[in-house]
Amino acid sequence: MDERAKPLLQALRGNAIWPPPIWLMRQAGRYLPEYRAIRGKAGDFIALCTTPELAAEATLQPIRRFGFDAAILFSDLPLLPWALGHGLTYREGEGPVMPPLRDAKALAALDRARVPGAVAPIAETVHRVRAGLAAEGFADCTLIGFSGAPFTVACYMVEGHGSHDFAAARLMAHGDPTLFDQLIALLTDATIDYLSAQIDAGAEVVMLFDSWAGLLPPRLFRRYVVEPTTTIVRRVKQRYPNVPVIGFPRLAGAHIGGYAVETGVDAVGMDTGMDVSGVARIVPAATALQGNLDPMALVAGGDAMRGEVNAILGPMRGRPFVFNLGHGIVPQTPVEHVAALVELVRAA
Ligand code: 1CP
Repeated sequence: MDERAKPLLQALRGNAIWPPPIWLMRQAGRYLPEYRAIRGKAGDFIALCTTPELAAEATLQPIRRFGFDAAILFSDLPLLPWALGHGLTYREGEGPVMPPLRDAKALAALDRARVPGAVAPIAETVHRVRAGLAAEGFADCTLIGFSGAPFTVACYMVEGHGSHDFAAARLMAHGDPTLFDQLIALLTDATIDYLSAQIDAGAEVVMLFDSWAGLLPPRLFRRYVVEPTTTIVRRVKQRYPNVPVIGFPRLAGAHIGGYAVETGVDAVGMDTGMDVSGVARIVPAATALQGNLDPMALVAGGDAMRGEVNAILGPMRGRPFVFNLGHGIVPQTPVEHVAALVELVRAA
């Protein structure tokens, strides 16, 4: 099939194709028995992300099972700080843990020059996935590369671990803006390097996860979410004019309209709380929308899920749209509910 005919690429280029393409955030992961098997084999989560054979396998597993329209590189958001030389570990059953970055000395220890070498195994995974998709006959499946957006990556680095409010990171943004500006500037440059390495290796679309964007007040949202994202989109598009960029400013609420217009992203991801009709009114019609089924509706399945799916699909018909969740799939998700969801969307 002609590359331009891939459903995801069509939607991201502003075409209202129907039924819409579908993929799910965190579609590779612990809800899949075949993922748990290779996770056990790799031992350490960082080893899983940086062993191309295993990471490519994890990326392909959900495609084989469900035939999604996109594969997303199996990696993780803190691999960028790790590539910059920041410490990173994963505790069993938990998220990432890092040394909290709180001063200029810790910032000075980060080294952007390390990034291309450190991410070479991740780029190799991208290369293998593209080859695997072709070899296994998934001709219309698009490969998405990704990075955490600078603000969200900074949240984890400053805090040192996951949090619901990232108080230390927000305090630094208000209380030591010079240091926070420098961290965001470094992460902006490093993100461009990282995404470029993925695109050079075969990523056809890139996505910026700004999972904690909505924690900021308006002026800081502009400075630490909109401005770095605008820079990244501009520089990626200078180098790769045909590679669409998806931005996911989670929890951004009414800021999503300004984010869509100003950053120049090709698509915006809507989180679970967003009213899709309201978003459609404030985002330009040529910008694709992506989202936003509640991951818990997918766990529930049945009529509850069907009702939520229809409430999303109805208002999205006639728009460039990509069906997805409003946040990542959770480990307790029944595999058969995912298959049922794909059928529902395909029958739209
Ligand atoms: O135990 C395990 O096997 C690890 C679980 C796991 C997995 C499968 C983590 C730990 N990360 C991932 C993969 C992952 N993470 C992908 C792979 C591609 C996919 O299938 O979608 C992607 C795109 C991510 C991105 C990511 N990691 C985000 C952004 C999206 C989001 O969920 O908001 C964030 C915030 C992370 C950090 C992270 N990594 C892992 C966990 C449990 C967390 C959240 C930690 C926390 O906030 O407490």
